Amino acid sequence: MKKIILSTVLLLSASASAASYVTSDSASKTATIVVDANQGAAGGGLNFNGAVKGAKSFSIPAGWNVVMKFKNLGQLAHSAAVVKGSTPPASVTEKDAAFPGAYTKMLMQGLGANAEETVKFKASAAGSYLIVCGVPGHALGGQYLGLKVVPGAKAASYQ
Ligand SMILES: [Cu+2]
Repeated sequence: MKKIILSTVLLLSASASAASYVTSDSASKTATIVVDANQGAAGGGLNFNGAVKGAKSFSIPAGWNVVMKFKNLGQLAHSAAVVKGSTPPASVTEKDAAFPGAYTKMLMQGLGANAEETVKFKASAAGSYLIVCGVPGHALGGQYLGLKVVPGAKAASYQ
């Protein structure tokens, strides 16, 4: 009996943490997404939300507002920017952002341990994008998530 209860608790906490990476507010057409850099050791720390090489992806309804909550859980500096396409770029500057404002400050230097920044942008054009770390070498090292902007979608998701 104890074992059954314990595994139920573990399942509940696992699904709760997955759901917490994205919330949708259809009334205000706003998706709030969480992008935690260096969550655990995957990719030698070059990960977002514990995922490497686009293994996880956000889906955002086209035309919605996005609130991207970035936090650096590691010791190395990290950053985040939304860029167009499905292949991580060798280098990233503010000019490469797919949408106005879709990047954290000090994109190439990165933000230090425990730094947090919330940025807002509008997912104004449908297509395939990546959320990449702008610190040189990090995106090519696997530190990126997928982000799809989908026409007609009713809610944002993360999987
Ligand atoms: Cu990084």
